[in-house]
Amino acid sequence: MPEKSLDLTKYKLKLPDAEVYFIPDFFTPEESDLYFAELSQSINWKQESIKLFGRDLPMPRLTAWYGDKSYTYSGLKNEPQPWAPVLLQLKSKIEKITGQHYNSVLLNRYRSGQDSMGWHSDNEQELGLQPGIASISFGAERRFSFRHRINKDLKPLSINLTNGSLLLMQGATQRNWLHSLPKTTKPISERINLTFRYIKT
Ligand SMILES: O=C(O)CCC(=O)C(=O)O
Ligand SMILES: [Mn+2]
Repeated sequence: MPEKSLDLTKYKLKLPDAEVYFIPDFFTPEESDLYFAELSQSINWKQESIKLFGRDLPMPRLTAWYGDKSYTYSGLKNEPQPWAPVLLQLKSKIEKITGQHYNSVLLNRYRSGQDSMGWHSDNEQELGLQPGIASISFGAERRFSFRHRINKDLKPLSINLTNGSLLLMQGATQRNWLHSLPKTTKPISERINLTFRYIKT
């Protein structure tokens, strides 16, 4: 994959009221395996809990938050850990392609098909009105779904987030669409996802 002048238009998904690009093979399988191994070991993975109806429930995945800014997510205030070298390397690759800057990254580790992420959009105030989010996937392939917030005539859309893929969500995407990573009963191995973000405040 060339590092510069990648024409994103051919990767644009047909999703109205949104701007989403999906590059299935952004990293080679060899690079992806190396990144997966490195991230498995060098990231300080945590099992966090979320408060739901007054009860503390373990999140159905492991998480980690790195970068320059703190961030409140699912009611949790995340204090960042300082950038790890592997994260800076990935960040600079993605910045070259998107022409955007990122100052933080949320990492999610799905240990099996029973780990998941529910419907949400990344529309926290500190991300601004048109958040640009760059999402990288390593490891097991998982289904990722979009559902329009209001217009029921627009069908939901699902794509498979492949090993080494890059998904860019920008423009009005977070305002108009929700996304999720559903559970699967298929016996699958682990997956690591990184979402690079720009926190404004
Ligand atoms: O694991 C994924 O692909 C989804 C991650 C996501 O939506 C998020 O971190 O906000
Ligand atoms: Mn999200």
